[in-house]
Amino acid sequence: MYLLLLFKIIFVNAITVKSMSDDYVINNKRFPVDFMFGVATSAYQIEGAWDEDGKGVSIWDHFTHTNSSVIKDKSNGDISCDSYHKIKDDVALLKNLGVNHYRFSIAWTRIIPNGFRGDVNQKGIEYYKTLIKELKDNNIEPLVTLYHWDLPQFLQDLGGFFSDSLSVWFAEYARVCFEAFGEDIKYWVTFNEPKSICNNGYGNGRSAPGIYNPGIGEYICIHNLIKAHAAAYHVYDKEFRDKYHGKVTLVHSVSYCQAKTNSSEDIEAAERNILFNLGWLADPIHFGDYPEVMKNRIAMRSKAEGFIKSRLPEFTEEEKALNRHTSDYFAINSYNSYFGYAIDEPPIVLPPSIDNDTAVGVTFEKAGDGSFGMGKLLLWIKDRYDNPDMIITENGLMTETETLEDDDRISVVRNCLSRFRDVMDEVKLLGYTLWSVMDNFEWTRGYTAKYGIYHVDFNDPNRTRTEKKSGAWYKELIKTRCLTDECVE
Ligand code: IFM
Repeated sequence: MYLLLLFKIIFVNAITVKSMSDDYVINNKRFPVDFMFGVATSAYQIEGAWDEDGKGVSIWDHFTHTNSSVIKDKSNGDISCDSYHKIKDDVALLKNLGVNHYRFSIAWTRIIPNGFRGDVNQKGIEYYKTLIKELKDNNIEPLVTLYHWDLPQFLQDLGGFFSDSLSVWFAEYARVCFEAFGEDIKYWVTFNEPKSICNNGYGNGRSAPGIYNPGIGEYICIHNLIKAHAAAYHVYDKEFRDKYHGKVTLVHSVSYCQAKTNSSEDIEAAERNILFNLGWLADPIHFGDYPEVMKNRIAMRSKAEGFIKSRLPEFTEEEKALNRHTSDYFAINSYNSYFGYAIDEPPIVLPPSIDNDTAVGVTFEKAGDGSFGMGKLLLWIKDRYDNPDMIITENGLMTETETLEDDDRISVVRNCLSRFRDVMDEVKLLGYTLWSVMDNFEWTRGYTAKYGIYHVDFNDPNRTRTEKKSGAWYKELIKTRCLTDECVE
């Protein structure tokens, strides 16, 4: 018995699975039994049924219908995976995978078609109630996002994220959702990836609603979004928390930036990059206000560019107090890591840009598959934000082929998970969510980009789903909780 144990310790500990980056060895410690493994989707990307049962028009309906040339294959989400009509099938698929949780989003336009209260669409409420019930009946925890990029077009016409009224609109919508679904939801997300909403939607204009206003638009958009998040958080806190005991936060998207060299200049530059990316959102919802380095640099450059005030809006003291401590867990979408290095101060040119405000050189050189910074990211978050509970709400790999033999996806996901496992004795990581359960509408890439562990046949009216090799691999991982052939406890 003793010999067997000794053999197991030596042998199992010596088992190594090489990752894509040559000298990294995959972690062979088992994930705890209560670690949550899940998959994610979002409403516009999978539901289809864009105008059914009273749904209103969202900015993505409008954008794809009026600007199809900006979508790589000129497609849209009108039908997409048709998940609106496939609750039973999709939940059966999740059940078969064995996931502990499912992250999906609610389409604001299904609940309040024009964005204002007083106009609640019962069919929309019923749809999500049915989905949530089906998940609960199958022991799958719903993790629900209120906003995954699909603003009612009606609200966009009133200014969208540029409007001071955003927080009023959003808090009302959130209240309707908390009221309707709160009893069954433990994990809420207000906004998914604010930086993508604002940089692409209101800065460089590449995504809906397509507003080009770089170096100004993103900052105003994020400013209003933070206030809207805080407003919804306080609605939950005051009216629902005692009854339902859920947790509310917003989802950050971030790639860890590691200093390219050990020089103090590169270290400072890499830190600044993370603060401009993650700190921009995370500092206000934890501490009340933007990072000092952002306030100082944007004010300095705005002045040199001839602006009367900083392009970065200011929070009042009252707003700072409302923003502070509005995150019950830290939700992270991360797909990559890169290296950062110091560069000269960029010239003062118009239009301004967030890149020039940040002033950090970045390179993917020698970055391997980009998983190398995942553990470091969690340690960075732990140090800055007082060791919060964390959930990886998205991670995965994009490919551009129809193949079911997606070994590259397995490799990248395994590497990332291993990096997370490496630091799990030091941080409070509660779960991991793979993007995505199935191929779906990937925004301006249309259906040309694949993230699914299930293939969807978009030429088949039935939208048949077929398990990929990564799906089988993920299923096995959830069962064994082990990234290697054998694991130590
Ligand atoms: O598909 C997107 C998702 O909507 C938000 N996070 C990144 C994913 C992959 O690009």
